[in-house]
Amino acid sequence: MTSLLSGWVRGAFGQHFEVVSFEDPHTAVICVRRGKRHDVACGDHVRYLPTGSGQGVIETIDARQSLLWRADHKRQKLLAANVDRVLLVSAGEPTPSLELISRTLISAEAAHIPPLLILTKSDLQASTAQWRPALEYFETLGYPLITVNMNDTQGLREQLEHHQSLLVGQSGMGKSTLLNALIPGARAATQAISVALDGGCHTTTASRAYPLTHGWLMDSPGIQSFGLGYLVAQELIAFFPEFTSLQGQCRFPDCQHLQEPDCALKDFVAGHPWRSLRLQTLQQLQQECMPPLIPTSSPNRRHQRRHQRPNDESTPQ
Ligand SMILES: Nc1nc2c(ncn2[C@@H]2O[C@H](COP(=O)(O)OP(=O)(O)OP(=O)(O)O)[C@@H](O)[C@H]2O)c(=O)[nH]1
Ligand SMILES: [Mg+2]
Ligand SMILES: [Zn+2]
Repeated sequence: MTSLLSGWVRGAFGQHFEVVSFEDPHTAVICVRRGKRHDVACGDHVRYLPTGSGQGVIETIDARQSLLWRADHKRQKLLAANVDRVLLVSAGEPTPSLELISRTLISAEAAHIPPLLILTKSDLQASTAQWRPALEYFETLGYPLITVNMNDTQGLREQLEHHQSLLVGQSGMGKSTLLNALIPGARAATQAISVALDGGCHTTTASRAYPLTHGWLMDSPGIQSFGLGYLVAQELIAFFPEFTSLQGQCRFPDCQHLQEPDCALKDFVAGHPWRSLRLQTLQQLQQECMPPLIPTSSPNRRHQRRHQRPNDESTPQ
């Protein structure tokens, strides 16, 4: 009887996973998940059963250090497992979305993964100058900001070793270009796996990790939406550092910060475009997120969030 092997998921291509053996790191096997469950993420440590000719079946998933995921009422998507840093990539073009930045930052914080803001395409001076103030606003909230472009990645390169980082962001922002600049062999590896899967996958739909001297860097498909339906509505404000100190200062204790009079948050954002957009995101998320399962009484909610875990059986995107 063939026994289970241990390995890690280096690539996730739809329902196929490229698993690298821990015993023999030069061996990669293309696996499917036992029972067609949608619960494997790129970066997972797994036990798998080789089935011959470079293929196998993932039988179990080890406990994770971290999991980044998104979910709306219809579907969920596991983005990356065992990442210890989120590199949130944006640029002046194509048109960046402040709301997607906020949502991605929240997902990283909910997963206890420190996020870094990466402003790339800095050679495109006009669009960069337009977009930079928005990112500098986030920087004032405590999120580090690193500026790069495809020909100057030094500031980011210094951050990578000894980390397991994920490149994430909207499509076309320059994630894969950064990956290729930082890890020159990455392009060849990406093409090789496309061929191995019979051309049935494209880099834009796959997540894959590439080795550093110590650690790895993972590329991921561009995101268009970022559902956070697993968070608790009443606790969302903890993810908005600029609003947290205003809690309890509205006239009504149960203020939703919508139409109520004497709302401390609405007073705070008046006349400030970035703050106003952030309040819009908070209001939007309040509509999407769950009511609390238990009363919110924690004095330090930012570090004591309660939220759901992914459901193994639900439909992925
Ligand atoms: N001028 C300039 N163009 C860049 C830079 N980085 C990337 N680009 C261009 O931006 C486009 C998109 O780059 P990608 O690296 O494919 O973007 P991506 O974020 O990986 O996109 P998805 O895979 O769709 O999520 C390409 O045409 C790149 O050549 C840069 O630093 N400067
Ligand atoms: Mg890409
Ligand atoms: Zn209010």
